[in-house]
Amino acid sequence: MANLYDLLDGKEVSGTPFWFMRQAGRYMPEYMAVRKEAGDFLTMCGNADLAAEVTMQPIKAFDMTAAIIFADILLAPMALGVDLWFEAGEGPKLGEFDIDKLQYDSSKVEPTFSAIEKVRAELSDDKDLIGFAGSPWTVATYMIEKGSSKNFANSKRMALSGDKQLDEIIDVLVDTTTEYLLEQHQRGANVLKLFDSWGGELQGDEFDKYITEPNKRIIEAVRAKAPGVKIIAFPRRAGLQKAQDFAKAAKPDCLAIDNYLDIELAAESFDIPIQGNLDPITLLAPQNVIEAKATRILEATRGKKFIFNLGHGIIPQTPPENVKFLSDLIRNYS
Ligand code: 1CP
Repeated sequence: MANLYDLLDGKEVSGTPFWFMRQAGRYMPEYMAVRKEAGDFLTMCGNADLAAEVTMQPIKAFDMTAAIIFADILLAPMALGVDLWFEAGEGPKLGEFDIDKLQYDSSKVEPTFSAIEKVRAELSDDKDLIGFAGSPWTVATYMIEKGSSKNFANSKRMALSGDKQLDEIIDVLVDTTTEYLLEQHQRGANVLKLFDSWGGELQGDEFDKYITEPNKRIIEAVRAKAPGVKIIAFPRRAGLQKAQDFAKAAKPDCLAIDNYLDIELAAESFDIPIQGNLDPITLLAPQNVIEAKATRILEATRGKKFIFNLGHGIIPQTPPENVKFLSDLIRNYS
């Protein structure tokens, strides 16, 4: 069975490698049991044994090709000194910060690095371990909005008015993210992913400046120090034209696409490997529908360098038996 690394390294592989965004999470009863014992999500991220345990849960249950380390994109601002907490039913909250005082302290994310070592030791050799970080714009929106946002009013106003403060935040995040990803790689992650989940909030020049450029700078800096690593980038909701521009300029090893791009068009539109793009809500539908939608993706990408994934994260209401059904379908497809 193919792994992600070999596929992205240009090797001939058989079968379609696959994993699912948020594959370790609230839809799994095993995850809920650990979370209940730990008390909350950040405690799990801060405990290498628990983070390693939940990272392995979906691999044991569904045998994906790759594990993704259990962590969060908001651990990077936390390591820069920004307070981070989760409020029940409201999601993440971030504290005030002074841009001149932000300083990356890698000891604050040591449990993530240590969890990577533990998972690598437990994972069989043929499986990949994906390390990840948020891209600068997406992380900056959480820092500026002090949490999740509906309309990104403050961060988008700053981008649209060319606010120098935003440039400074982006610069700090480019450097921190590069270091954070490099250490994840050194500790055992053979593939890295950059999540620009809110990339599609910007268009035109702002997309180029705040999405394409920062991702490109990180990809180049990581590659310069770790030439062997493979990098997946996810400029979510960029649209076809911007996704193409992004792929050409930032040059990731793989472009992750959301479920807003049609797979038949996407499969013909990029000259680098792609990953995607089943709508995660499909997993709530009857299995014959899951089969039809997944088969269409596998057919459209036949003969191409392709990693099967969802277009966004699995939602908590997802029946685990449907994740098993989809995993078996992809694994047995020929
Ligand atoms: O148990 C819980 O309630 C915690 C829910 C949860 C989980 C399981 C959060 C809170 N983060 C995570 C883990 C996580 N986050 C992973 C683990 C690996 C995996 O299995 O995929 C990853 C890769 C992320 C990345 C992440 N966090 C992103 C980028 C991907 C995406 O979904 O677009 C973003 C935007 C976040 C922020 C975040 N973390 C958690 C919440 C509730 C949020 C806010 C989301 C929002 O603003 O809508």
